Amino acid sequence: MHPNYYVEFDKYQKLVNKKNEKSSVYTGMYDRYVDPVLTNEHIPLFWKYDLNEKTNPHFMERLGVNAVFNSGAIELNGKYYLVARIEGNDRKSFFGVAESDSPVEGFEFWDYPVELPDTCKEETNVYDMRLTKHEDGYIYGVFCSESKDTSSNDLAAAVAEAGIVRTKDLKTWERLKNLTTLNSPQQRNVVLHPEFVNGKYMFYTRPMDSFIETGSGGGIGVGFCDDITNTVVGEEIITSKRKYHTITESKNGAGAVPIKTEKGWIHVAHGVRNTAAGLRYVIYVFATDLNDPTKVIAEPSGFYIAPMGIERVGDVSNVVFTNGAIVKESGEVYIYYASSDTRLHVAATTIERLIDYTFNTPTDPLRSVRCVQQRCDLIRKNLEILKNM
Ligand code: M1P
Repeated sequence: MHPNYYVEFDKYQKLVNKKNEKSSVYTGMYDRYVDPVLTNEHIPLFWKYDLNEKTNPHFMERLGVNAVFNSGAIELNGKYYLVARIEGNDRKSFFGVAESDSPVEGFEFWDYPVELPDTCKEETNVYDMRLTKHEDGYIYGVFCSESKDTSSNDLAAAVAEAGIVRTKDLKTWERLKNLTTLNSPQQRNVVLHPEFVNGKYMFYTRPMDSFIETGSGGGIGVGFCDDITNTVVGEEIITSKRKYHTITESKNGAGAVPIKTEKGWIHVAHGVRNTAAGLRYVIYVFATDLNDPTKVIAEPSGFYIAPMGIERVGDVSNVVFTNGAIVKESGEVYIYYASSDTRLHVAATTIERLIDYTFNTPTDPLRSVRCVQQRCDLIRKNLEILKNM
C-alpha cells in the first residue's frame, strides 16, 4: 500500500471518531453542533483512490468528491441514517447512506453508494432525497430527478421532476414512476406526507414555471393521488405562500418530512430571497392542522436557522437547506441542514421547544412600522419585568 494511504486513513479515522460538541451560540430555539456531521472528508478513501500502487503510483484521487450535503434522515432500529447528496468532482450528484449510533457524530458511509434502478434514461442528475416512513409500511425516497430540456436551444436548460423510490431497508430500492403534476411544468422539493389523508397519498409540492424560477408558483403546494405506483397530482393547494418582502419572496420549498405533534404538523422548510449578492436561503417553520394538513395554523415570523460563520461560505454561498430531521420517541428532534451546498450540520431541539417556537413566536406583520410596534410591545413588557427584579 502507498504510504500516503496510512496518512489519509489516519485523518479519516480521527474525523469520524471525533466527539461533536454543542456550540455556545444561544437562541433557545435549538442547539447547533460545532462540527459538521458529514463533509467530503467523510467519504471513504476507497471511493476516491485507486489503492493499487501499480496503477496509481502517486496515490492520486481518481474519482474525487466535491461536496456532501442535503440529506434525508431516518432512525431505524435504534440507529441513525443519513441519505446524503454526494456531488462528485464531475458535478453529478448521487446518494450514499451514512450510519451512526449517535444522531450528532460518528457517521460513516456504507461501502457502496446507492445504485438507483436506471429506469429513467433521460435523467442526468439526482439529489435531495426526503425519506418518509409511510403508514403503508414502506420507506419512500422522493428526490429531484433532473434532465436536459431538449425543447430549448439553451445548452444549460433543464427540467426538474420528482423521482420516487421505495425500500424497507435502505439497501434494496424499487424505483416508481416520477410524479406527474398536471398543472406545474417542473417540480423540486417534493415530500411525501407520512399518513394517508382521506385514503389518499399526499405530496407536498413546489410548483415551478422553470428550472430555477418558481414564477407563478405561489409557494409550497399540497396534492393528492390514489396510486403510489402511478402518481398523478391535479390541483396543488398552496399552503405556505411566498410573500413580498419576506424570507420566502423568491421561492420556498418543503424540507424535512413534517413532524406530527399534538398541536399540529410542524414543517421545517426553506425560504429564499434575492439580494445584491445573490439568493439567500434560510430555514423557516410553519404548522398545519392535524385534521386538515392543507390549512396553515401557525407562521412564526422570519427565519429559524440562517447561515452563520463558516456556514455562509461554500459552493453556493449564503445557503442553509434542510431535507431531513429525526424525531426520537423521547421528543428529541435532530434537524440536519446543509450549508452553502458544501457540508451537512445538525441542530438539536425538542418537540416541546419546537411547539413553543411555532405557536408562540409572533407572525410577520409585513411592514416595518408594525414590526417596530411589535418590538416595542416586547421591550415595554420586558422593561417592566427588569424594573421589578
Ligand atoms: O443551491 C441551493 C439549493 O437550491 C435548490 O433549492 P431550490 O429548488 O429551492 O432553489 C436545490 O437544488 C438544493 O439542492 C440547493 O441546496
